[in-house]
Amino acid sequence: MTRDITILVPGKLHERALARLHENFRVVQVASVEPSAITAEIVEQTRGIATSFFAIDAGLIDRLPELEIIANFGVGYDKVDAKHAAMRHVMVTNTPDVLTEEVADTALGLLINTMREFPRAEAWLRDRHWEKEGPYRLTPGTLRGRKVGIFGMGRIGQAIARRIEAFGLPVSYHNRRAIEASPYTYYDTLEGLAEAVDTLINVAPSTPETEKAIDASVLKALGPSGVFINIGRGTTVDEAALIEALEQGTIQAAGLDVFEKEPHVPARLLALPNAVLLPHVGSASVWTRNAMADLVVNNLISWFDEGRALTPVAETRGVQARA
Ligand code: 8YV
Repeated sequence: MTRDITILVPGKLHERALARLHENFRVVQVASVEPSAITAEIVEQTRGIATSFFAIDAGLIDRLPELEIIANFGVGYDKVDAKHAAMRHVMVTNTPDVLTEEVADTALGLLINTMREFPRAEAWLRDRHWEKEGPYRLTPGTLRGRKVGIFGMGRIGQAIARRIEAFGLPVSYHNRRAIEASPYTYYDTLEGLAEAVDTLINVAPSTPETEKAIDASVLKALGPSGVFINIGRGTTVDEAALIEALEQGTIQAAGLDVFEKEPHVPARLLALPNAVLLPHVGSASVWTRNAMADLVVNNLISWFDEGRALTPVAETRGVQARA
């Protein structure tokens, strides 16, 4: 059933999300959200936005008087001005839960690869060094004896903690608040956590409070056997300080799935042998991305058919559907 409702799709969107949007709504795709791309027709008709990559800022929200809902493809919705949306009584939804286990799996894969150098060991084999020169080197890194700290003990943080526990390693965490009845040790500062552990996993969302939170002093506190894993957002890290720390041996190694200015990765980072780098693939399996796509579309259907969003973000939880 195609509803007489226009959904604006800025930039690219997951194929399945787009196909299901076309089955259910009138879809208008735009290559940019520059004021010049937003025609009078779009201004008059847009009641929903489905977005994956583009910033949905206050200016765009203000330009669309009929806008009721912004459905974000991804659990992190830092590109959407949700506070402004809430002020304008516009609902914002994200895609929690469906990607939790996948992202946690990726975090552990990245951690193991960083410690045991499996990507480099495989390159050793493929380049025939094993045959010609013998076994790959014994890795200085190991998970054995490590103490893990998690920055951001939300749903994904907890899924990572469960896996770390199964690996037989102690877990501590830092969050805005301690979690009631949590089995893990809470530190009320990030630096305090970094001092207490030697392996820091960042899952914290990108907010003004977390911007460059992992800085030179946190890395110094982590120490020379320190390992930093980032599966959250690149903006949470002072990337220049991290590169410096890896170059100088202030910390031992890093595994990064996210970067400050994606998809750009600084050449100095690419040159580092003690960094494992992934192109933001935390949730990037067909299975999980399909589930995320369905949740984006189901949020829009539920909003327009039943007046309720399935997964509203915290800022817009109180936003009611228009009568
Ligand atoms: C996706 C993510 O890469 O959910 C998130 O916050 O970062 C990832 O799952 C992203 O949403 C794709 O646009």
